[in-house]
Amino acid sequence: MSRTLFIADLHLCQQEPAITAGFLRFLQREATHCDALYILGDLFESWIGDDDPEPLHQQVAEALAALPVPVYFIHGNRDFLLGKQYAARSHMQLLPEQKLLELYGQRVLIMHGDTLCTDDEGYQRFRRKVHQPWLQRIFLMLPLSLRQKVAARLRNDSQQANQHKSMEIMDVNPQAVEQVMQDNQASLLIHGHTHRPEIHTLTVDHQPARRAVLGAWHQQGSMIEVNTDGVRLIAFPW
Ligand code: LP5
Ligand code: MN
Repeated sequence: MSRTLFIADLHLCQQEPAITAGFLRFLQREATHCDALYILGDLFESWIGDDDPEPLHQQVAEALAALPVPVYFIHGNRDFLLGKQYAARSHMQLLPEQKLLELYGQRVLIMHGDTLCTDDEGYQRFRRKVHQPWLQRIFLMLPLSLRQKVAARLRNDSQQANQHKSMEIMDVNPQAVEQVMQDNQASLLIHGHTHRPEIHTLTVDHQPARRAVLGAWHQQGSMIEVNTDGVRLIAFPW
């Protein structure tokens, strides 16, 4: 087959059954015919623990586990608490927040994308807090109903905060992009998070490079395909 697929920012939730249905179709049709599928975060609208009995999670786990190709997962800023238990149930391999791949002769760096938004200092402070292992352990010990309340509160605070942030602040910082690509000697960076699908060309270390940004699934599906010819950003109706 010789192609590898990337998706991110599906934001699956009970309230959007059409997106879930579209994702299940994508798994059955498109994703069955590839070397590997990489999910680059925010698969779910929010994640408060693998013990959440939400039927949607079970349905998605079964569909992923049934896929005859390897599936890899990098956490997003909404589902950073997705853990080993759920990964095992859905046959996904958890990856670190950045991963360098060698694909068809290209060095490809993948990540969710939130760490590149270094101008958004409020978010980066928030991220450092909620990524502390001790805080996560305590949070996961709370009763589910309380965790749901905390998550709803955080989502609300985040929405309020975003209203006062400019589009530039919420996009990636060009220096951060260049630095991480240079450090990894990568000619292609693939990420999501910003919901601004595009393939950008840039120069890193005097060499031509590209940054491919995945779209969110709110209105339609979005995927990136890497194959022996290069990289393609594809939008499709779900
Ligand atoms: O996702 P989106 O587009 O709404 O906004 C993001 C950034 N916001 C977030 C917050 C998430 O939406 C919250 C998800 C919670 C789900 C799981 C709960 C688990 C809790 C675990 C506790 C251990 O990621 C937003 C960015 C935007 O992307 C663009 O990049 O700007 O960032 C913010 O809005 C952050 C604000 O600037 C600050 C928010 C104030 C909250 C203060 C709480 C302090 C710490 C509490 C610790 C429990
Ligand atoms: Mn995100």
